[in-house]
Amino acid sequence: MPTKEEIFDNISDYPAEQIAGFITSGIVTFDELCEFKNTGGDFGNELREAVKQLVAGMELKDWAKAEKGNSEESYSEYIEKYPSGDHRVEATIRIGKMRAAKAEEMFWNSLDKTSVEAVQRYINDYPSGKYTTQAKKLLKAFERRAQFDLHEYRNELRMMKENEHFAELESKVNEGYITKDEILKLITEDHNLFNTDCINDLLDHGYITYDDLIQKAQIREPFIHSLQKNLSNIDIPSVDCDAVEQIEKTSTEIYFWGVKNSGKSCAIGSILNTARRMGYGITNKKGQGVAYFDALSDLFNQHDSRPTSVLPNGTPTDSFAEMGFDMTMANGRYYPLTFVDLAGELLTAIYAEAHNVVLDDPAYDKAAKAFRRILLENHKEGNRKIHFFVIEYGAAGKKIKIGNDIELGQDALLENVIDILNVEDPMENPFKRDTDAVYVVLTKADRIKATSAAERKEKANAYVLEHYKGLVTAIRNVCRECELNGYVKPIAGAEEVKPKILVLPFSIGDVCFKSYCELKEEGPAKVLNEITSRATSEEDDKSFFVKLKKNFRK
Ligand SMILES: Nc1nc2c(ncn2[C@@H]2O[C@H](COP(=O)(O)OP(=O)(O)OP(=O)(O)O)[C@@H](O)[C@H]2O)c(=O)[nH]1
Ligand SMILES: [Mg+2]
Repeated sequence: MPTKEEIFDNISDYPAEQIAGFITSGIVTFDELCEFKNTGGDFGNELREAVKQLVAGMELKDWAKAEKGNSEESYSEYIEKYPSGDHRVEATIRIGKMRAAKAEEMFWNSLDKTSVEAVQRYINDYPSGKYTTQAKKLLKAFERRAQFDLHEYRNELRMMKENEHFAELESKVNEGYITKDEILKLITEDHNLFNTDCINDLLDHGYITYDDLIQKAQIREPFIHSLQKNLSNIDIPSVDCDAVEQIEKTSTEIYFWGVKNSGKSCAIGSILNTARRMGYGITNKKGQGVAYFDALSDLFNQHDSRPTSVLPNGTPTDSFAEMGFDMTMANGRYYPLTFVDLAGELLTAIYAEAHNVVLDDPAYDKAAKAFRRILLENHKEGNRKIHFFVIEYGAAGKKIKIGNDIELGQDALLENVIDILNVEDPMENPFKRDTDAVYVVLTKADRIKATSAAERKEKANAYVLEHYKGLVTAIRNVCRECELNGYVKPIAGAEEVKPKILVLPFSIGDVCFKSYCELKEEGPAKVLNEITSRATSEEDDKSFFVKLKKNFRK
């Protein structure tokens, strides 16, 4: 390549293409060639014009190349080659923008996006930056989060339909109200807040991992295995209430009254299973519900392929399952009993019938009629009864919808049952006629945070009195009126000894994801103990004194 001076001196020897090449390769500029002091008159007009055209064509090509590259390097190359090119300013601006964007990107990437101050600093520096909208959204989320109460939210979730949980959590995460860690916190603090479907959805969508469940939420191995095996519940044969005309067995009838989902079927299944585990004989089974109760009890067996039991589905409205049996103790004494599993929906049916609320589903009417037939009109003569009024712990805010306009709590529905059974005619009134004892059972008591059984009992009592005082009063009044639970009307002038209402905190054991359970016999055994202390046994029947003693026990 010639030097600049050689080009000046010999300009007329080079063809226009070569001169244009010298210019585009940066040896000399067009302006330098035009200066008279450099080339004299040898860079004449004609040559000058030809070179100019050629250089412009080349520059245009190089500019197109720079734009195609669209990078700091491609534009810098252009500027270097055409220091006074037509697109120099444009190229410089583009390089500037690219450098600024790079700096902004770096700033955004290194920003602590959990810090209000940092995100605000970005917005100040880049009021209309690439991430300003996102940053503003983050600030809004911070604001919402600051006002968000996870504890309150947990209660809201408890009142919500289970099948809406996952969508609800997902939207709360997307809107920035809660973080994935907080979902885990909710699971950690209550292993039964979400059911298996919701937990599986959370796993499938990457909100949580099995490791999180094991290490952080402290979910024990059998429950994890059950989840991984996707254990589902075993079908339980239902018993149509119309198949029952009258309780079949001469026995003490044991009723569990409670609203939907309050844990009645689980309680009965676990009690029967525990009776077997404790070696009690279960013989002479009778009644339409034998297959039902056998299946319900079997649910609580655990073996290798079912590391936990899987709890039953809700009892259908028009089911009425009864199983009579003799429960024989080690000493040979036996108790003829009939367990009855009722649907929580029956309480709705009874209320609707009593208050003339028309419900769409004919099952309600059918159930209410069966209830009247079996308990009032067609009762088994000579049978005794024990009533367990079931309240679900932690569901004080729970409302049950009856039709479109009515919403009632557990207490109102149970008080209604008591009202309906407490008929005027003493020969028709099951409380007066043939009831041996009434109890309040506080189910799901494993949720009570307590370090000892005594503390749990104390807390259970306090809970019932705080939330269900009206119900306890209603039960107490029935006990007074019908002389139940050992209550004796005081003789004139004597001080009254109030009827005792026993609150039994009850739990089937460890329950996880609302579905899996490891039975703990303690709760069921206590109920069995109450049953055997109150129900008539064959020996008791023969001894007037034993019976008398029993009635004054509580
Ligand atoms: N934590 C805990 N949860 C329980 C317990 N017992 C039952 N549950 C939960 O409550 C749900 C409902 O229990 P069920 O026994 O079917 O309730 P139910 O009163 O028979 O309900 P209906 O048949 O619909 O009237 C179960 O699936 C479990 O998720 C318990 O002791 N502890
Ligand atoms: Mg049930």
